[in-house]
Amino acid sequence: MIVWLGCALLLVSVLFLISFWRMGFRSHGDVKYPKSLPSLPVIGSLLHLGNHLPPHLLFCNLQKKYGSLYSFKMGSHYVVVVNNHEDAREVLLKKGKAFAGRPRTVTTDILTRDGKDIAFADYSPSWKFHRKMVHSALCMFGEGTVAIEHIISREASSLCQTLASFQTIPLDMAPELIRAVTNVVCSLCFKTRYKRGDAEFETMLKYSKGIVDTVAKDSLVDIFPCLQIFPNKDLDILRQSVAARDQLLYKKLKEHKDAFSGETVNDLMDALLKAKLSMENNNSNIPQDVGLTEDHILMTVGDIFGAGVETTSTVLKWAVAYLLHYPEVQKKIQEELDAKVGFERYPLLSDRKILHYTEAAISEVLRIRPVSPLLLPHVALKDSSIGEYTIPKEARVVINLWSLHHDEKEWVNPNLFNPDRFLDKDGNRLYSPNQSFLPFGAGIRVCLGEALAKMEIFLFLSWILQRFTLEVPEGDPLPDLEGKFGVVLQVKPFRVIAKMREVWKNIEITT
Ligand code: PLO
Repeated sequence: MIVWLGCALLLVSVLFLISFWRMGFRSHGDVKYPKSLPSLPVIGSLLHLGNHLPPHLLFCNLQKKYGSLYSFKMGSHYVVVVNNHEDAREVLLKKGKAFAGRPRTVTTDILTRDGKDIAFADYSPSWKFHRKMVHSALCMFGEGTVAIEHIISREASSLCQTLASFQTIPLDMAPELIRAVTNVVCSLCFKTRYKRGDAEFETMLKYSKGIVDTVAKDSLVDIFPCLQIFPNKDLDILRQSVAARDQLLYKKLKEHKDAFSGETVNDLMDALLKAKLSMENNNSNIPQDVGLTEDHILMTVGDIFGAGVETTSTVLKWAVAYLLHYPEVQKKIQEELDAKVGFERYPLLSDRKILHYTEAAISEVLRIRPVSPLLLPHVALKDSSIGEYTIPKEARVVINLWSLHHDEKEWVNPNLFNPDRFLDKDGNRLYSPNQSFLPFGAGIRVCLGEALAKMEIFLFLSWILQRFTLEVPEGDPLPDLEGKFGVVLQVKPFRVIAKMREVWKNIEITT
C-alpha cells in the first residue's frame, strides 16, 4: 500500500515538474510565448486562480507579477489574458479575423442550442451571414430612423410617470429601468410592449436573472465538461430558465408566422422570417450553406432581446448608482439640461451634439464600470501572435477591459468618477481621450447594439434628470459600487427617491 502511495506521489511530482517547466519556460528558439502562471496536469492553473477576487480584478492584479500579457491553463485550455490597449487593439482590430473564434462551453451551448446565435457562436460563414442580416435589420428598425427616437421617448415618458407616482416613497428603480429598455427591444423585435405588472414581463425578468446568474462565468462545468454528469444546481437553474425563455420565444415565433404575409416586415422577427423564406424559395442571393433554421431565428432573437435588456439596463443602474455617489455631477447635468434644452420641451437625440457634459458623464459610467469587464472570450482560429509573443491556434484570448479602463498610465486617478476627463479644456466633448477605452469592444465582434444602446442611455437619463433629482432615502446606505461579476457586471439592488424638481411641478409639456 505504502509503496503504491509512494509511486503515485512520485508520478504526480514528476508530472508537476514537467508541466511547470513547460508552462513557466515556454520559449524555444525564436518562438516566445507569454509568461505563464504555474500549472498542474488536469487542473491547470486553477490553484493559482483560486483567489477571492472576481476575475477582472484578479487578472488586473496578476499583471504585477506576470506583466500585462500572460497566460494560464484553465483545465486543459490555454488562456491568454490581455491587459493593455495596444495588445487589445491588435487582437480585436488588426488581427480581428484570426481571433474571431468563440469557445464552446457547456453553459453557452445550453443557452444557444450549440452556438446557433450570434454573440456566443464560433466564427463560420453562417455566423457571418446571420450577423450581417441582424445588423441590417437593426438598422432598418432602429438605429438611424426617427421611429426609434419615438419608441424610446414613449418609454422614457412612461418611466417618468411611474417615478412621479412614487413622489417621496423610496423605490427600487431596477425593475422600472428594465421594463423601459425591454419595451424598446420588444418594439424592435416583436412590435409589442409590456405594461407594469404584466405576467409575461415578470416571467421574463425571472428567467433572465436565472440565465445571468449561471451562464458563461467560467464555472467548473465549463472548465471540466465531464462534471455535467453530477447533480448541479446552477445547470438546473440554467436549463429551467432557458426552457421558460424558449416557451416565450416560440409563442412570439408562432404569432409572427401566423400573421406574416411574406411581404410586410414589421419587426426583427419578420425580417428573419422573410430571409428564411427567401432562402427556402432559393430566389435570392443568400448562400445555400448558411442554414437559417428556426433554431437560428429563435437563438438570434434571444440574443438581441437578452443583450438589449441586460446590458442597457445595467448601464442605467450604474449611472444612477454613481449619480447618487456624486450629486455634484447630477447637478451639473441638470444645469446643462436647463440651459440647453430648457423647460418647454423634452430632450431629443439631436441634443446629444450639445449636451457635452451629459454625454461625458455617460462615457465615464461606461469606463468606470464596463458592463462586460472581460468582454466575451475570443479564440485564435490559427497560429498567430500578439506583439512579440506567439499565440497558438485554439488559444482562448481574454481582453480584460477592466484593466484598459483603469490603466494608471492612461487615466489620471482611474478609480475616481470624473466626467471631465471626457471633455477638453473648453468643455467640448472628447470621444475618447486616449486609446484605452473600448466599452463596446471593437472589430469583427464589436457590439451590434452600440448605437441603439447609446441612444437609449442618453434619452432615458436626460429625461429622468430633466424632471427629477435622485437621492438616497434617509437611513439607506449609498449603493454598492463593486458589483457582482457574471456575464454582465451586475449592480446590487438599492433604493432611490426620485424627487420631482421644483421647477417642473407646474409644467405640462404637450408632445
Ligand atoms: C442575458 C440574459 C438573457 O436571458 C440571455 C442573454 C443573451 C445575450 C447575452 C446576455 C444574456 C448577456 C450580455 C451579453 C449578451 C450577448 C452580448 C452581451 C453576453 C446572457 C455582452 C455583454 O457581450
